Amino acid sequence: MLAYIGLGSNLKDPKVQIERALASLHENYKTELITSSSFYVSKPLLDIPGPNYINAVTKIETKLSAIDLLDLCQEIEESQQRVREVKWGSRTIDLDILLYGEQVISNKRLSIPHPEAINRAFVLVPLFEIEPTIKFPLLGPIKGLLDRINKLDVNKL
Ligand code: ROI
Repeated sequence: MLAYIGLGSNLKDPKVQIERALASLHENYKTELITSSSFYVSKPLLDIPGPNYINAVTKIETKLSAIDLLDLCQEIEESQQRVREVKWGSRTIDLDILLYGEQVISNKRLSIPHPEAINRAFVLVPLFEIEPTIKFPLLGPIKGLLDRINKLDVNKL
């Protein structure tokens, strides 16, 4: 299955955190990294105080089910000592499954496509870089989604 994962970090050397998480995904024997976007810098969403974020998106080929992929992402977050003091707070690393093939999934643990992805330039801009013709299930081509949002606040590192 092809899947796309969004990565974000704004603590403890964000670039290193994202590189480490990408390496961990690749180390999983059921998962292979196909392409990763450039790294992008942005301010915390909603101007919540905190250091700037670095974000990237990676395309993977995986034999894991969606829920097993979520478990893997959460294991990686834990192994990098993610701290989550408050909702929307700073974090060492965040991995979100954006898309899992063309599947639509909605249960207690998972919502795919990721419901916030389509509103976030720090997700859509790097995804567009690596997959400019991708279509979101139910929502259509990424180009149309990108045109609705402000991209000014996301810059290549
Ligand atoms: N803001 C930016 N710029 N990048 C993120 O990855 C990010 N992640 C979050 C919140 C706190 C919503 N803000 C973010 O989870």
